[in-house]
Amino acid sequence: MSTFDPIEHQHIRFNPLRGDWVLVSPHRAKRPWKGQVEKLEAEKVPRHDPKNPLCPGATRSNGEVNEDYESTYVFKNDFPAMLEEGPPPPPSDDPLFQAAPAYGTCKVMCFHPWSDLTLPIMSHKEVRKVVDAWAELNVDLGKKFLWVQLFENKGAMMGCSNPHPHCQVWCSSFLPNELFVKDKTQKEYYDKYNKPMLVDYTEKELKKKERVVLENDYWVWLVPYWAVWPYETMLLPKRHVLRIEDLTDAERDSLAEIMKKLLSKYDNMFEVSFPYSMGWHGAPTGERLKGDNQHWQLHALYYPPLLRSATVKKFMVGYEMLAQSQRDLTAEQAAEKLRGLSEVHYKLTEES
Ligand code: H2U
Repeated sequence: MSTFDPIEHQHIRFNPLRGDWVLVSPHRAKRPWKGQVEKLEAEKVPRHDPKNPLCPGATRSNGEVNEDYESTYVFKNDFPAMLEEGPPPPPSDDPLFQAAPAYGTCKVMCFHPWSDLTLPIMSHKEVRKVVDAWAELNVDLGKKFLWVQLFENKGAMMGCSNPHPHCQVWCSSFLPNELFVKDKTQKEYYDKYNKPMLVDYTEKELKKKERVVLENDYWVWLVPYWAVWPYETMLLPKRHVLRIEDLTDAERDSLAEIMKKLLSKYDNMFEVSFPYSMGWHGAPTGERLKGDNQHWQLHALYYPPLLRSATVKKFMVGYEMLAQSQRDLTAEQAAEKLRGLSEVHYKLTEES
């Protein structure tokens, strides 16, 4: 039998954060594609559309009028998935029919007054304002809620309903599943090795370099060893940071810089506005603000669906739904591909 080559031979890789495995089948990347091809989104978005409910001065579905905002702008989602009040479900002692109260609030944050911009083509100063607004939201909403989920759905392919640059914030009285698991796995790692898992992981990845796409003084952007989505990446600070609001001024500037670069690389891959879902994970808030959260490390996750071209995406169906996540190209191949792309956005010149 030949010796193991991760680019040729199938294997499963462990995700220590989720405590599960991903099947890696690199030999499959060669297969021809006869399946669904996505429609390219119209790239021409008007800078201002008074009918777009996310634009400055526009009237939203509930009749409220947006401020004539000039920077970031936050408003309460008019169609929130969670409300702050409501009757609790009745208690049940049947283990098969369990329900629990769920309270929360949902907000929308516009990144910029112009609809035809995205983060990589906004200026460094403007992206820095987004970072500060994220931190403020985490502080304000974290006073009340156990979990504050900041996330951006970008592109219609990811279910984004509006081309205006924006993200959402969903806050809850409970720890959502992903975080419940990550809280547990990181705590177990910390108790066993006396070091936060992701601090340890970042140090090791910085030595190996195989999966690092970009780094600067304070941040590293890499394709995690256990990545599931083709060009999934993870953004981590180089020091131990619990929450986004704990970032220093220099770290926030440096975050804006690396975000612009990597998001430019993403867009440069197929010369389209690269769709993705991204979000921040850090130590829980609310009643956990006072607790011991040393096992947590702040990080952002980027999950883009595109695989072969601007029109062929990865489907998480069949085996993935019924058995386990699977990917074709390896995390190292994805990192190499991303490293090779320009950090300057295809729509911008070097000087702008
Ligand atoms: P997405 O594009 O990621 O779906 O985010 C847009 C959000 O904006 C969505 O959650 C909200 C939607 O509920 N929204 C309002 O709150 N008011 C509106 O008038 C339109 C959209």
